[in-house]
Amino acid sequence: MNIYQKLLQQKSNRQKLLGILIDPDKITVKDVKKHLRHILRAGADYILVGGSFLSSNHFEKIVKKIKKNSPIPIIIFPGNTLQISKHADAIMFLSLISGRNPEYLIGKQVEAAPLIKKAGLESIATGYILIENGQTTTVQYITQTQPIPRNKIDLAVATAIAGELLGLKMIYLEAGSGARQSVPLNMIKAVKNNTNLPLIVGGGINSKKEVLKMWNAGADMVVIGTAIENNEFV
Ligand code: 1GP
Repeated sequence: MNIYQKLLQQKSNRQKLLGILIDPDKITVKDVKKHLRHILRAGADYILVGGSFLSSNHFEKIVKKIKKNSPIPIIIFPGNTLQISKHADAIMFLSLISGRNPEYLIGKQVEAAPLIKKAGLESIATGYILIENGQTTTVQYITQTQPIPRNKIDLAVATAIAGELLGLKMIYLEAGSGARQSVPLNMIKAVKNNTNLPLIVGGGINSKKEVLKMWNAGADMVVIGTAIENNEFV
């Protein structure tokens, strides 16, 4: 069973999932083992690896070391076309469908496609939807795109439906790493009620209590990065 089939099975079993994001820019290869202990303690179902601004060149080494030291499946959550490794279990093939920048809708994908194929990686087409969080996020700055305003529920829903109709396999609602405000619960609920795809939510989530709220609102997987990095996830 590949990762996507497993995700679909978990969704149909109503199993709620926790994804923990490792940003290779924030840790060293030496830190991986220590970091994995926090991740295991938090109860991760999946490890995501990626960052929207890659200034380090140890991506491959980090993925390899995680794989060697943990049984948890690794999904690459790429911030750019350099973040591809055959040591991962799958990669989210992201399209920034909340934006109107062709580079992030199809340009980067054309660059990455042959490399993903060559690596033999399972690729999961994912509609990436950026939601305003009250401040400019790295994704917004790098991609030069506007997030969807937090109160425009209908726009988020229409964007997610468009992603589903285009044949994408998952929807990712993103408030941005370190977001001041996470994705609104009523937006998660509305997207859930109007689409059938696995729904991932991330950005600015710091506690189990918040994770629970997101799950109850309809998220199939909640992703935590910063709070685990800072060992502040409670
Ligand atoms: C995953 O970018 C997020 O969608 C991670 O966000 O670092 O705020 O947890 P945090």
